[in-house]
Amino acid sequence: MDKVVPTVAELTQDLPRNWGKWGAADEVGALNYLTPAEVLRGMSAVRQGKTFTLQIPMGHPKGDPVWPGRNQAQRINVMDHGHYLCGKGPQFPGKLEYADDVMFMYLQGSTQYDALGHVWCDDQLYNGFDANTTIGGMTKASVLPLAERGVVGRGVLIDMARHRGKAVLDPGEHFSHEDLLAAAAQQGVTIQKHDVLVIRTGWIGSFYDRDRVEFYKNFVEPGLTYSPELVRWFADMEIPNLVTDTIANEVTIDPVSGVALPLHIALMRNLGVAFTEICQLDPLAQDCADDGQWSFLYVAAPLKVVGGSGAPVNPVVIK
Ligand code: UVW
Repeated sequence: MDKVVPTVAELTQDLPRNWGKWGAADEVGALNYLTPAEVLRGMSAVRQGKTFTLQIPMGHPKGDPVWPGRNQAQRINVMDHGHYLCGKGPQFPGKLEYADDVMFMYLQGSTQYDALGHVWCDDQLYNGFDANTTIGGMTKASVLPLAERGVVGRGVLIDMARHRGKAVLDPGEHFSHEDLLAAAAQQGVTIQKHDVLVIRTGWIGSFYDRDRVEFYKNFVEPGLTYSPELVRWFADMEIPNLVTDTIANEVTIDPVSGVALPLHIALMRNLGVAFTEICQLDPLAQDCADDGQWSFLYVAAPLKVVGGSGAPVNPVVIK
């Protein structure tokens, strides 16, 4: 007999929620943990002045990794020197010439922040907002409040691929919060309360060397896997932001329940944890392995897209 898959609401119903914790109107969730004191704690992790940016290129010649069904970003020149060569470029006093381009893309089609209302179940978004508020553009828990607030705090990188002695985790390979703690211990770093949790699997970096068909075949990403204990650990640690180098920040299908993307509900919708996805973490991870410094100042702000369910971002790490 086929296994009966519970709804994600049933799976997560007895677990902690932060709804109402920061008021009935709150739209930024666990980012509320990042107080001025947390900004200063992040700044105290800056020791060398090295900087890293975590966004993948938009419109890479080898393509961009996107969730199956989403199209890749398309950048189109609408003005360049060619227009001037054929006498069609706008003329200005002083003979200045210019280039222009437009981009058509999914807001989740590059490194991005998900709005807290990006996913829902039982007709309710984060903080209990009605799912009808998503219709025609999000009027509650969109990406705009996250963008207006910005994200600044202490970040810690956990390199799960390195911990398992691999360049990249396998499709569907999963790990728990206990695995994160074991990897942290091996790295000689402690995950502290209110840390921005950055997890490397090697998955996004591998996209550029992989055959497309192989990358998307039976698409199951590696990543964190759901358990009640893991959700309680995130709640107890008051993690404000989960950042990974995968498209969806978690193993695509929970191997125990069979539910798709349960952490989107348990962490993002229920606890208000901000999700940053599709990061390039390989250069940062190599540097951390070289110098032994796995904590840093993390700074990011998605674009201020009114009503957006997400928005691109280029996070900056300063060590
Ligand atoms: C989905 O919306 C399926 O995933 P993501 O959060 O990666 O955009």
